[in-house]
Amino acid sequence: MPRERTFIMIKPDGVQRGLIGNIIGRFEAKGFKLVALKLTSPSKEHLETHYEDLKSKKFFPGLIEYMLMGPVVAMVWEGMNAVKTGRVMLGATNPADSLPGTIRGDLCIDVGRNICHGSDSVESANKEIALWFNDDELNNYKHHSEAFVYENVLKEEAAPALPAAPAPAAVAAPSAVKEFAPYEGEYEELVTYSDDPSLGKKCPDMSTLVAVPKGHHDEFVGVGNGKPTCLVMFAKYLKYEAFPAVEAVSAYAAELGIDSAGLLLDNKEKDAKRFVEKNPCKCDIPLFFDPGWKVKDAFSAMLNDPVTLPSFYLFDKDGTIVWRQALSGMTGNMKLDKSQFDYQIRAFVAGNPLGSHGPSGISRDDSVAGPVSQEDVFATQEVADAVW
Ligand code: IDP
Ligand code: MG
Repeated sequence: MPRERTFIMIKPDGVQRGLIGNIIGRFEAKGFKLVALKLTSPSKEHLETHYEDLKSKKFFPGLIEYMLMGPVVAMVWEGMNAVKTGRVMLGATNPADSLPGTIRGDLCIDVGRNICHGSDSVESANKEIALWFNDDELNNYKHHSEAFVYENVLKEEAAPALPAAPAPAAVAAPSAVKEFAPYEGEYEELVTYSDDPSLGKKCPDMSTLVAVPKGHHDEFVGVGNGKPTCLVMFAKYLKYEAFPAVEAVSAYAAELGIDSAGLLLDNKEKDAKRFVEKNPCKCDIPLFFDPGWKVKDAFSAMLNDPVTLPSFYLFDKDGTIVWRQALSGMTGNMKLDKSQFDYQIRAFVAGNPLGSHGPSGISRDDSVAGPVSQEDVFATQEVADAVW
């Protein structure tokens, strides 16, 4: 089933004016599934974080004052296109422009008292859900009327609609909606070449990984278990470089239904636990750590080079590597973000050929440094000393 989730909030005026039932009733009647709900009085700081992108606006102080007038009802609703449809149901930001039939169009007048909030994109929805709810407040259950709300639910359950995996990219001509734009920056570590030694290989054994208990709603299906999978490998010494990728795959899990996981290549449990405690990255994917670096070593053996971080792997439903991108310790403050792999994931899920950077022109037989650095950065003191 479509798993898109959106964060909907009834603001203090909606609560005070007795409109909670009316607003919830509309989402319920529409057919969306309620995943989380609470009446809560957030702090000023919390509201400032929620509206952080509006900080520079003249109306920001007034907005925060308004949001502090009383408790709000925070909710998560789930269903097909929940984010976009939720916004349509809310109506335009300014009620003067909201059409009749929408919540704002029917129930309020002034932009500074517009009674409700709804996430404006899947990305902000994920951020907002993580800001307002702990994982254990998000309820996993089956909506009894699913088959009466969605036409394809039964068919989808019988046979997943994802396309068969295309062959690993050679010098494939991209034919998806957008042109594939090979990465042209100065860091060759960012690109994956068609002669990357790991392409077309099966995912190494990962049974030694240990899950970091975090209560994610999303159970990891496992590489090669019938769903395409994204894996982001990262570690404390390259965390900010990896967080955009981790957040992006978290959103893909919700939007595209592909399986995703994060692999913390700090080999100590206490480091992995610290990551979870500090919660520095808003993500909703299962996380693992790698005792004894067995998995890291297996990936390195496959590459004939040390694994560098962060690394991003895309596997087909049978667990074959179809795309990989990596940074190395040499790339300074470069970030592995979705602009570097969004095309590939979408092309792959749509069954279109992947884009390719072509061959690297680097011979690996004489173990000359390839597109990844030869030095194993894990062996350095700087990495040992890094903290979450
Ligand atoms: P949205 O709630 O429709 O996403 P945003 O532009 O994100 O709209 O603004 C957040 C909230 O800030 C609005 O819902 C509204 O309460 C308030 N707001 C936006 N523009 C104005 C304004 O011009 N004056 C006063 N408040 C505003
Ligand atoms: Mg907004």
